[in-house]
Amino acid sequence: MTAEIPAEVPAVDVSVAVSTLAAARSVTVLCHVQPDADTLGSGLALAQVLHRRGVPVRVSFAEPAELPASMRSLPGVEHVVPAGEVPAEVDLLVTVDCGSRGRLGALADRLAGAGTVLVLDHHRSNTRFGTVNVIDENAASTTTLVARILDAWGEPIDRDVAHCLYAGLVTDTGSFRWGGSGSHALAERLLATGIDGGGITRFLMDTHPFGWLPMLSRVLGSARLLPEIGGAGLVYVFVRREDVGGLRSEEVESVIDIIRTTAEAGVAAVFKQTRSSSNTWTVSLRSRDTGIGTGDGVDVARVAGLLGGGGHRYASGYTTTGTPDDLVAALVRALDPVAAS
Ligand SMILES: [Mn+2]
Repeated sequence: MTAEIPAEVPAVDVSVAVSTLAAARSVTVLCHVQPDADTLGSGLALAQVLHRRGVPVRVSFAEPAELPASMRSLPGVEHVVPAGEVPAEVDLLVTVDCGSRGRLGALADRLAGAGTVLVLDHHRSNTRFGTVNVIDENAASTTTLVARILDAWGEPIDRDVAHCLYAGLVTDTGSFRWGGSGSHALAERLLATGIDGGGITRFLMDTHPFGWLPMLSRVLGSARLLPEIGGAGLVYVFVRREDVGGLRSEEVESVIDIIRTTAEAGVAAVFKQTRSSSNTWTVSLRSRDTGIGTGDGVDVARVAGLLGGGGHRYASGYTTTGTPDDLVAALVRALDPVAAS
């Protein structure tokens, strides 16, 4: 180790997660609503290992009703059951990549009927709603935390488990754009099992139907830049239902990755109209440092927290209601209480 490499942050103790999982007679794993590859990859990796050990396991999420198309090739999907098939009372309930009980959607009521609730997560804003909470906010993904748990448990990471862990790692690090040196070391291990890393990434992150292009054209054309907000500049767009048409959530979720590249803005926001109510919006926030290694980006986990959501320092979200003007005004107030007063 050379002096330039910062001392490693002490790792969170995962032994309590291992003992909880090892003692379970049956396990229900819950992923967050609108599941991404990190929550599903974590859930399906755990499911495969538990199944291998002969422990009955099911994986579920509240919505949407169907598994997102880009996730259907993940190994272990046979363990996914519809939300309605999750009983009111379960033995061990494990939540993966959920920062708060609200992220479970309609399945949050299953927490009350669980013998034990094990919360596995890496969101800084995690509310520690379990009976056992193993939260590592320095982990690049929840699948990174799951990999550490499997190592401590002595459970081998085979090719199918590696596929799931890699899916969460590559998406949560933005194809290794962020995340520390540990994420590359884990990627190396997972790739060494023989998984097709390029194919997994392309299918999860770089594959969209043709209709994505005209949708982007409409949405990006409405982008607005408020250069003086929050001392950093705010860029935002609205994604309305009529913009989305029949496209998937994958296409909608991709918009923030374009918006956040705006040089003049330290904070980027995408306001997404929900399908259930035209007055309800889910909002994605991203922030960026002013330079390389400056570490001065706006803490958008705190901003989202002020608006009822949560997340990570540089990536967060919340759900809100109101007119488009209301939404922008509320975000501006949360970003810059001084400027707005
Ligand atoms: Mn995650």
